Amino acid sequence: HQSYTFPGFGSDKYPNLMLRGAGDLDNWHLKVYEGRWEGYQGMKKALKMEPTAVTAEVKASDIRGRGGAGFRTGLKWSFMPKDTPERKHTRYLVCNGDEGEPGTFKDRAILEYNPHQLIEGMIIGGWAMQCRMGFIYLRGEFSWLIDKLEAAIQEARDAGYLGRNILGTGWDFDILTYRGAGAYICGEETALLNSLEGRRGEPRVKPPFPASVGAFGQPTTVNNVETLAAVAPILRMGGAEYAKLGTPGNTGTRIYGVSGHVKRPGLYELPLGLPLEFLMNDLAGGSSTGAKIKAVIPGGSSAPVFTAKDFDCPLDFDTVRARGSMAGSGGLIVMDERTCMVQATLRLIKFYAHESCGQCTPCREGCNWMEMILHRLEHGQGRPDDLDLLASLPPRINMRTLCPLGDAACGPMESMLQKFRDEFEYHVQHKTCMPGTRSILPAA
Ligand code: L3W
Ligand code: SF4
Repeated sequence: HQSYTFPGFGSDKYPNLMLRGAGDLDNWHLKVYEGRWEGYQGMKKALKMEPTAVTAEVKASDIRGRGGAGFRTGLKWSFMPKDTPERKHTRYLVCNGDEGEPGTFKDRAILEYNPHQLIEGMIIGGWAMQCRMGFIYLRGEFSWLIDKLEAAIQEARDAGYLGRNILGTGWDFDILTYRGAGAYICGEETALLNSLEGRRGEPRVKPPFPASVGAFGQPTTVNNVETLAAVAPILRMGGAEYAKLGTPGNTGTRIYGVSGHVKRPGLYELPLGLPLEFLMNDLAGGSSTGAKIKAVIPGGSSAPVFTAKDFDCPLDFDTVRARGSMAGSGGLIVMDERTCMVQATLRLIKFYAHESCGQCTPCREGCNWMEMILHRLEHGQGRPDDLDLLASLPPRINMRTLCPLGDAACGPMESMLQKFRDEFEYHVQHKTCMPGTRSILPAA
């Protein structure tokens, strides 16, 4: 789990708000967080404010969710119902730490090296929405960090930051951790809530959104780890100041994970809106193989692929979308020109076919069909009409399912087929990879 690097990139120009101290095995302690990183100053400020004013501060920061959808966090918080004389709500805040998106490995760094920043963000969010309890839902494979995270939560309890009557406010709030059992779909917020309740991890129909009917039937906000960790610096520095980082409408910094054929794969925290090629070439060192970079998936495996003409794309939610892809969870998957795109597509689709929960026929059957066709293309058994058959599947899946997993499988597949059709055709005609490309994985 420590095979990725922290290049320590951070300066006045590009401040690190979240990766501070990452890589330092003692950084998780409360005394380090408070002594070195102005820890819990944001919380202390927030607890002196009206809860609605805290949400207003997060709105002023204009931060957008870092889990994938880029939904505005302040707006999401404001959806939580207020108490009325007729009805008092039990509200929950749930942190989505089920980081399972291929190419995405940022949340684990916060959880492992900076857990107090997440805890502080959750206390601030809990106060703003007047929640009774916070849950951190962790992907099951994060077993190596759970003890440290639990110890950090206990440190916060011992300091009076969690528990009853927090810092004399009369408000009670605590955080519980919960481990998933290895299903990607439990990163989808309603499947996560089912799993948290001890049910099968299957997405629910939305609406109702979790803000109305969430955990245990109560109003719930689900936020990604990185989003909640960003709330602490937002309160400390003020929403307006935070909004100066990045670009209007795409504010703040985010942690990009860069993997694949680059010299320095790792995590890089940068303001939104810097060009993809700056991150890939200047920071991550460019191609590690000497071969040119052919393609980059810019936002976790669910995003359509970019080719060289889009490497100048500013990495913000809106521009990446306008160019036909998704900034998603900030994971860049870099492929050099020798990568066989048929095999790369098969590898992606195998993942989605395996992880489909099976509730919706278009996703369950469609992902399996895509995998079957790609499998025969890759293994020299492609048929002349296979490419048209493959292209005919996404319109039958997109927007016809309960959750975004079906669409997430179609986006990269369609873009691979459109942009690298020559490689797919070569596989049909010659039963092998196009010259100059090679399969990078063992035959499955
Ligand atoms: C109340 C309304 N709440 C929207 C809330 C909603 C949710 C958030 C965004 O998908 C994407 C997906 C993956 N009243 C509301 C409302 N909300 N309208 O806003 O909702 P939505 O539906 O736009 O997105 P989502 O279901 O959260 C997430 C992509 O992320 N993705 C996935 C990454 C997975 C990980 C991981 O490792 N676990 O990061 C990557 O790009 O494809 O498009 O909270 O309740 N009217
Ligand atoms: Fe399950 Fe796929 Fe339907 Fe999502 S789209 S609910 S993963 S079958």
